[in-house]
Amino acid sequence: MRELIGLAYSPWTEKARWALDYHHIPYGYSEHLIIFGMPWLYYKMKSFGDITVPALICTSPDGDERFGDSFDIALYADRIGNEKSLFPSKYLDKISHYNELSETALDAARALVMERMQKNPQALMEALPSWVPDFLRPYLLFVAKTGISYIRHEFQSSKKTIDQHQQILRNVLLELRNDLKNTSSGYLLENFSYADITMALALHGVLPAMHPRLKISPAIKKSWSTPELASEFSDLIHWRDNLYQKFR
Ligand SMILES: N[C@@H](CCC(=O)N[C@@H](CS)C(=O)NCC(=O)O)C(=O)O
Repeated sequence: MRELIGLAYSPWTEKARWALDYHHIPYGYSEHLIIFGMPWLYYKMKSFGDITVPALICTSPDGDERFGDSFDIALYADRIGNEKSLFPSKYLDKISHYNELSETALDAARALVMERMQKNPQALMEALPSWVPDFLRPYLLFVAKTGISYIRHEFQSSKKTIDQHQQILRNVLLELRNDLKNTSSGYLLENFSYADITMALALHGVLPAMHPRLKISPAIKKSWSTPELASEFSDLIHWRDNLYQKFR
């Protein structure tokens, strides 16, 4: 049995789901609750400390396996899946490099998103768990704000300015554009691989993709969007949308 715990709007969760779905690996999905869901996550992962989502828990009579990072979940999916590999062994270092680049972009994007959400009551209301009734939401803005402060603190988002975060995101996109120019396949490597998945999700902080798996409400989508970068990098958005059409 497999259980994936994640955040439905989150690019990190989407990376893991894309790899699992690509290999047709069945799993149950549970939505994580920021802060309040941590005791459950610790319990499920049988570990304390720096645990983030997505997290995959695989239980079987032969022994349990637990993965607390999208990259490890994707490697696991590739290990047990039967589709063409997303991690050809000769490209493992390159794929790890692209994953780090994607993490750099998404870390910067997260700082931008938290800043925008904090100033947008509608986004704060949408960020509350789905079971909170509409009439209660305006009274619970402080809960959503606490969640934002918690994430900013956890990921040390305030160590850089907003302009610096935006520049970091932009630099990653320039590198992606340059690398794509130097390949003839249309993919970052010879064929479609996890390098494309992880870099496609780096664009989540520019303009989130449209896909039924990505449940992202309007004001939160707006918080994840950086219109200046979306127009500067429309070629990359187009590349990402093509990948979604072909492989998602
Ligand atoms: N390197 C990790 C990063 C995951 C990550 O940053 N997750 C954040 C999403 S905002 C998270 O779990 N935040 C909620 C929390 O820490 O409680 C991965 O790729 O899985």
